[in-house]
Amino acid sequence: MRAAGRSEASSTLIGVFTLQRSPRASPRGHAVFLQARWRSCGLVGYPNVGKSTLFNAITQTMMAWVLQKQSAENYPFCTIDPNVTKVAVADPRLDELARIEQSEKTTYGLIEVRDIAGLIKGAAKGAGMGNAFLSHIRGVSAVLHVVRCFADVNVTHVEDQGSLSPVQEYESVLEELLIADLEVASKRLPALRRKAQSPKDTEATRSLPVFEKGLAALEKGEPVRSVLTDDDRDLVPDIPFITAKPTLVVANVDAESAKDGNELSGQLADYCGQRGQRCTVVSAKLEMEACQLREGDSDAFQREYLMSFGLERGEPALMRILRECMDLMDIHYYYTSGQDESRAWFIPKGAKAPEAAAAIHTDFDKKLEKVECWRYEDVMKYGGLAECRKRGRVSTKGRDYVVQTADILEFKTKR
Ligand SMILES: Nc1nc2c(ncn2[C@@H]2O[C@H](COP(=O)(O)OP(=O)(O)OP(=O)(O)O)[C@@H](O)[C@H]2O)c(=O)[nH]1
Ligand SMILES: [Mg+2]
Repeated sequence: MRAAGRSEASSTLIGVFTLQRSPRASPRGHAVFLQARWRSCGLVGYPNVGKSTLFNAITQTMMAWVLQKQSAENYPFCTIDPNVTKVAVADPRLDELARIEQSEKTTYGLIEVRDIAGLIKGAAKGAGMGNAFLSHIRGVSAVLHVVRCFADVNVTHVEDQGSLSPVQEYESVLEELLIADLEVASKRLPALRRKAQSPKDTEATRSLPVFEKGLAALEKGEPVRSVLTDDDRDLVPDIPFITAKPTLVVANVDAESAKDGNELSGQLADYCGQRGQRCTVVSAKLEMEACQLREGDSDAFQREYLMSFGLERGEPALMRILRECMDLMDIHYYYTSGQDESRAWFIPKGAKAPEAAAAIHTDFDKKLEKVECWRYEDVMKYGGLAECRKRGRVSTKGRDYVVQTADILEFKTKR
């Protein structure tokens, strides 16, 4: 059985799945359909730091990017509400694969982005959006913590404009999150400690040390993520602390500083670097302006504009940010490809073949027997899946196979 492509579509689970979800073909005869599974990133930070500007730039840039390749009728998703959007992750390798296999449709991986309202001091105690803010942030898998690194007297800063300090701003927001987490810890830990005393409750016994470790970090004023190991996360994948979420600090700078950052973003980067915290520079305003320069299908002006600010190849920084989000969430992708469709599937890094199969259909993992695997480089080198097969460049792997980034897979199930 084939996962996608020119298989006996109607006789396979995947075929049915694909057929049911197929959009109408576009006038260009090449439909796009973005996969329905996603993870979400939330934009968090003080008010007026550029979260919504970044959110809108991401939405519009990625939408324009998809529309450049496909027609609008095939892009029916996108904004669920004004503050939540699902964006396609640009993937030139998938485009190339679809071209070589002459696929009728290309399906990109999706990430959900949430624009969360600005947080103010006292949020953890219910001030401002308070609890609503916290419940929104609890619902995301990763956090983009936006920090203002642009000085603009026309845009009010929530603290004193004269003494714009990104480090202080970052710490103030973090403090609110730490307080919210301490509250969660004070509710959860006593019960967990009681349960862990019972030798029968192995789950509590296993997870207690991870919670205790988290609490110790919080009491020192440190985010839980700074102490958790991969093993801890495996033991308690849904640990309920906000500061346990993987986080990228985004220094939002003026257009002129988009390439190398400025003094303020430098301070923030040093601070983050000392703490092993990822930090990146973007100019939300520049990205937004550049996006508005597109003319129909052409992104020539946009690229030229971004290049004039020193951005390499004129690539919107947002593409990089989305890739960083994927990294943050520890996900990568494999492909399925055929005449019907070339498609990217997001899976956790380290996932084995059955888990990868389950991304397509939940039942699929149990029935999986083996998987045929093409290396992307081979497909490019020899000019397609069929050519690779002729040359013996397809390997058969078992259920234990750990899927590698950009593998092209064909799942075989038990009859
Ligand atoms: N000069 C300058 N202004 C910016 C930049 N990014 C955002 N702004 C402006 O800052 C103001 C606030 O931006 P928003 O994106 O609405 O801020 P926000 O973080 O969503 O604010 P809240 O929704 O209130 O929490 C807007 O007027 C933006 O145009 C930037 O890089 N440079
Ligand atoms: Mg906003």
